[in-house]
Amino acid sequence: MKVKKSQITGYNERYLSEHHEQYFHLNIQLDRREINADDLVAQLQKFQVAVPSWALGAGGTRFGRFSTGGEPGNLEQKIEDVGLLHAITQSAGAISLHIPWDIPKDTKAIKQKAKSLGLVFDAVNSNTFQDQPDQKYSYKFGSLSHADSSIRQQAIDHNLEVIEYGKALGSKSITVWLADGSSFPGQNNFRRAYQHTQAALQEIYNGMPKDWKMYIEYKPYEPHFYSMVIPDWGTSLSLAEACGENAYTLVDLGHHLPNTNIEQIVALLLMKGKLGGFHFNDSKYGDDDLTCGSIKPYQLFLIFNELVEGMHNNVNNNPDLAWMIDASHNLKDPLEDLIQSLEAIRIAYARALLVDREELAEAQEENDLTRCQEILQAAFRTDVRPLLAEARRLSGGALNPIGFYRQMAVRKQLIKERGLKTVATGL
Ligand SMILES: [Mn+2]
Repeated sequence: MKVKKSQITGYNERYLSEHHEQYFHLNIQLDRREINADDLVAQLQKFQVAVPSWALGAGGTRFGRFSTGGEPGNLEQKIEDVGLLHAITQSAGAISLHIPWDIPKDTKAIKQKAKSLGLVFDAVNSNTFQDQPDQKYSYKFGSLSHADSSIRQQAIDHNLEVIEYGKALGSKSITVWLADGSSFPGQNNFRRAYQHTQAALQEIYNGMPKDWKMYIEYKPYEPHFYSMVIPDWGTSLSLAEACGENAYTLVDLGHHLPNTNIEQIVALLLMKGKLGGFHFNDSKYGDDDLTCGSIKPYQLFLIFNELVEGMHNNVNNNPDLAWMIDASHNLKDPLEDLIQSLEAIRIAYARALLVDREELAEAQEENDLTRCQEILQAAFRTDVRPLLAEARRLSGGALNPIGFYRQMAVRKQLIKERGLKTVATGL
């Protein structure tokens, strides 16, 4: 399914006067705070978030999976879905592929298709957390950290192969998330597991083109319940440092223990020039993979507050960050869920841009805690949605993406095209 520009313009026309009125009022408010709304809109227009190829179908839990209907059955259809999201929201201009779930068969055609929809290829993701039918050794007891060197080599070779797929598509980075760990005390030698992992990551790093980046993701538990080889940002950072200047830590919001101060981690990684990117999602208990901003919108804002602050005072030349949604949709229509996530991420970003940094620094110097909180919450409590709508309108997107999606009955259309009992590849 493709959305025509004229359909979006037609939809917008009906809501245009209401939008102009809201944008005008916000402008007055921001003017009083000496903030230029048009500058914010321009920054929002540039802000693009990648969509992973595995987020376009219904995920599941270990107890079951319920299809949404009309799920993409192949890579081409997944790209079409991201194209659709991008056309409506003008903020999802990249797709991140997971190998081997989405091996491009005809690279040229795939590249062409993405280009025609205004999409680029973000990081490629390797997978050594599952066994594939044709592989020689099993990853049941680890991959890059495995005690057996032939199993480590197989996992290294897989990562190098993923880089080759990425090169063919024009991707510039690889994300490594390692499921290695142990579920029982005594099962692993922590030090040896780390050393094997470091040596393996170095080999993969050395196999990357010079202009590529490696993102090392961490996670405190799951699939293992006693230890993970890369459980936290400190371990990831030390491995990134051991690999070289193009290796970075990747923060997945769901990969923290409850109540971890993620914004502090973000601030320190930025300060070190070692923050590579983000996987957005939301959670209440663990790696719940829920819609961004559905549970803890204030935390998301505080994280963006540190990101904006760090990017403004970029002392260690931290590179531009890779933004990606990494969530799983069990109950909602995946495309609606992604639209909501994109919106929540951009709301948090826009609010962070509103924070008066000079005033905050001054209040911090004076230990005026009340004022510090007032400054942050004044930004957080501002309804920035008219800014997002204006950014979308100027870029050719829908004023209200969910409204447009529903009015076009996109899911119904996709079910008609692809069938009701479709299952997208992925988890
Ligand atoms: Mn992730």
